[in-house]
Amino acid sequence: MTNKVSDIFDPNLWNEIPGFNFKDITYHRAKDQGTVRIAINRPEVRNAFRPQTVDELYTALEHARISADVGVVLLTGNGPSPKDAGWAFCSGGDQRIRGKDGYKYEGQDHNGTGNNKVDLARLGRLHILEVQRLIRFMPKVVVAVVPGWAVGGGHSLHVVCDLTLASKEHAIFKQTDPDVASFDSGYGSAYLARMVGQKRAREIFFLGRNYTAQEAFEMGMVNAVIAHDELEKVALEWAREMNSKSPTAMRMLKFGFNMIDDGLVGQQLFAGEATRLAYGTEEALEGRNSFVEKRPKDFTKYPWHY
Ligand code: S0N
Repeated sequence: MTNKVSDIFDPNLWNEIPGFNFKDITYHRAKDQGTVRIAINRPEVRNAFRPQTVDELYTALEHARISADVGVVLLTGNGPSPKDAGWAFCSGGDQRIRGKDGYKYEGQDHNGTGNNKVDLARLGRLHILEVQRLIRFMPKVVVAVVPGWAVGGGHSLHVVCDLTLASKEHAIFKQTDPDVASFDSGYGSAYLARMVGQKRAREIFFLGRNYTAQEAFEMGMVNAVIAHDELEKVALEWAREMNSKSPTAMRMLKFGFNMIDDGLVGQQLFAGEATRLAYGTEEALEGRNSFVEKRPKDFTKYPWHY
């Protein structure tokens, strides 16, 4: 029997994915479709991430990326907080363990002067950006399911996801990066501006105000505002619908949407998929076979399409 990891999580619809020993996240697979649910499980600190959390997010996302029967990832936060019943998607980097060169693993000192328990090579990390890139570059749809606060680096995580679904009653979007002098000048800000416009994005960062799900929807950074109790159910319905589509079409579309903002890396990802498609043609087989069979290549029967 699957444990109920969050108040709006229905254990009847999910199986825990075996083989992992996660402390900071939970990882489930939907019983009836190729959808996984990855949730930060630190509700007592509004699902702030520490290096361990980031490592685990990366591991689960990478597992989802290489699972050929998974098309959609729901990224969320468990809740509510046992302390005060507050809900959160994620409140960004855990500020209690920020050192001079990034965030510290448990057991490391926080001043950046050394440590005595953890491998010195694992200095303070800023690797949430690696998670952002994995979400951005994985050929699957990643949906931010926001049940409460999406703040700081947590706001940036929702920005980098393909879609965002938000709790009508509890979701609040907020950028505190300049308040705590820990800032995302990459996707979290520049790509946000693509989404909501330059003036709005600068307002979000420069003033750090709270925005409701409805306001975020009207700005264009949320796809749907959903009654809190229905949030995960509706997210699963959206996922089911997307999972029924052509996987090739979906990943070509994701990479096509990304390409204009992702420079040569964006082109590389799109081009990689084009190469994969080309490998399936007789024409590509002729190229390979002529080399392997040590004979002259003959492409004359393949048209120059117009
Ligand atoms: C989320 C907020 C607005 C919620 O307010 P609320 O509801 O009044 O609750 P609180 O009482 O404030 O919080 C409840 C408990 O949770 C703890 N807590 C909350 N957030 C954090 C946090 N981020 N780190 C550690 N603890 C947190 C509270 O302390 C409280 O604990 P108790 O009960 O013990 O008192 C509000 O909590 C808030 O504003 N939180 C801080 C948000 C914030 O500033 N986050 C950091 C922003 N910056 C980043 O995330 C870094 C960006 C980033 O990731 C990055 C980008 C580029 C390059 C590298 C990085 C990187 O740093 O990796």
